[in-house]
Amino acid sequence: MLDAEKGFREEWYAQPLSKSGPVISMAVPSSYNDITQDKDLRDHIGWAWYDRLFYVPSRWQTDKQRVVLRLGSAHYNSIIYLNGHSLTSHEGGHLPIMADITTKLVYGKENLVTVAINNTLTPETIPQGTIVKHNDPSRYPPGYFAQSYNFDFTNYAGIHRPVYIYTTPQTFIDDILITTDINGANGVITYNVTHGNTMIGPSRSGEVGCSMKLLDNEGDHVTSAMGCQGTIEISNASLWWPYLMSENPGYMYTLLVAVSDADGNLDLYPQKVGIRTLGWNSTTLTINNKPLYLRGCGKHEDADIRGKGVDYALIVKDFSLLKWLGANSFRTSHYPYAEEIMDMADKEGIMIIDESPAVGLSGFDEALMNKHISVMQELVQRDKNRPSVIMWSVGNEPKSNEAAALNYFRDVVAATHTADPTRPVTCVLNLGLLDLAASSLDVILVNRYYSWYGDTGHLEVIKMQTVTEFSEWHLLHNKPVMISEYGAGSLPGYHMDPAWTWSEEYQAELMIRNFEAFDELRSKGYFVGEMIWNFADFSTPQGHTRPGGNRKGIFTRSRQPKMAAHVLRYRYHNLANDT
Ligand code: GCB
Repeated sequence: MLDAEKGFREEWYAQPLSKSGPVISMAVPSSYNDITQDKDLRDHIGWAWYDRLFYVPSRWQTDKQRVVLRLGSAHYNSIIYLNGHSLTSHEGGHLPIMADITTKLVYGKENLVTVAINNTLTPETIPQGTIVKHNDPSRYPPGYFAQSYNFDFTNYAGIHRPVYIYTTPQTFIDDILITTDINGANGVITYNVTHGNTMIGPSRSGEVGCSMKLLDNEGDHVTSAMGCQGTIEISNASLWWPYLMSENPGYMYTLLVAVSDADGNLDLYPQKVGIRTLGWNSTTLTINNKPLYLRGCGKHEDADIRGKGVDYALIVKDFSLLKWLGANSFRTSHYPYAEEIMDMADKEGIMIIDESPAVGLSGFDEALMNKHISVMQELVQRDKNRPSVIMWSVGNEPKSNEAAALNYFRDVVAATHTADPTRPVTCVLNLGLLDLAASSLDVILVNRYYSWYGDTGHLEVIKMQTVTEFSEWHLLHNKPVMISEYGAGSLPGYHMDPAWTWSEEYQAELMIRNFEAFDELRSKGYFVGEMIWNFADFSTPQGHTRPGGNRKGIFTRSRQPKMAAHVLRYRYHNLANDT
């Protein structure tokens, strides 16, 4: 039987892990699951231990630098130790973990960071899972258990994003909040800079000053301002536009924020700013006062070998493919994506529906709600300044026909609006018109798999069923609606004509039948977008409905196009020319 607490009992964090037992090399960032030949590591449930020795220069201490440790994310539950002492802990993958380590470091010497990570999902975690225990000793070994969860993608685990140590002066920029607006041809940037200081003794914040320099996208000076809060108006501003909506999509200024104190500390941060406005009413989404139609896809952070680990080459490849398709958007299904991906979206003008890790939630009690609200606040805190983020999604396919869902989603959505009043809030639904979350949302997103999960093989019913259902959603709630998932699995190279399930023909024809429905819905004036499921094939747990993973990708897992990708490319470029 696995002794889950052994590492804590034996204080493995007190010295390098290699002194407590055998260790293996592990890549960071990466999931640990698919890196080795070890099945037990691939399927491991419970604690995994990482450590690393690192040097910090003594000049950081002489220069009185503040030092911060930052992990882009670790999945799911992590406890971090520094030099044998507990430093911080974090619940939930996909969002950053930070700790001030200034006073805990040994300068000019080696330091030890240890991270214990547990990937167990339970009804109390977000996302949820269940540990299934098998107690029949004639059929299972003693203590045997398995993990199951309410979603189909592999619950990859490990340190998924880069780990950095960085320094700031003692007086430092703590946070920057940017909002933007348009005033005729002018752009308006409102900023609020908060700062902190690590100096011992009475607060010196009275002596701290802020100054701003605004640079254009070539680094040329546009204007300057003083003060930690303020508004800057730029005449004839270049706006942030989505890909294919302007000659120069993804235009960003740089707000060079400087915070300084009377002791000569100076902290500088180049904050990217895309000037754009968002609007929404009962039928329409707008950007810079122009109606939006989202042409996109659901994605995953998923790749061969590295699982959910950040991979720079893959990020560039995926954006290159999105642009090749003529897509203008994607949803970060079903969790917040790496900041490196979000940076690319800002820069390339690809709009994001920014989704929380609350996939397939059920059992809506207060404890879960409070956790869910905290996750939304963390997500807004991380991504609030990103022009690419045009909508928050509080979750995907909750079991929101449970009675408690009504108040639960009302409160989670309201808390998200409080954290950010500038963007619409949605939740991706799939249960049908009796869904209790829908009434709280600004935009209704629905996943629908006509002729795949229902009426399998009957492509001829797609148009009727899709038009009927999405018209009903609008009629019932008087809100903009869009389809956030539709699609079919296909095995690349498997051809059947007339179309047959799993063939490339079936996937392509299913899409074309959907397009006919979408065009009819668009003509009604409230249908605001379509997203294919999925951008690429992705890993799932083993199962009899998923041949080598989820095969609904229009690209293979190694990012080669199936027939479906060419069909979608033709449509998206035509749509782009149309709007
Ligand atoms: C869905 C889920 C998505 C699945 C997809 C499928 O509705 O939102 O996570 O991968 O269906 O392929 O079954």
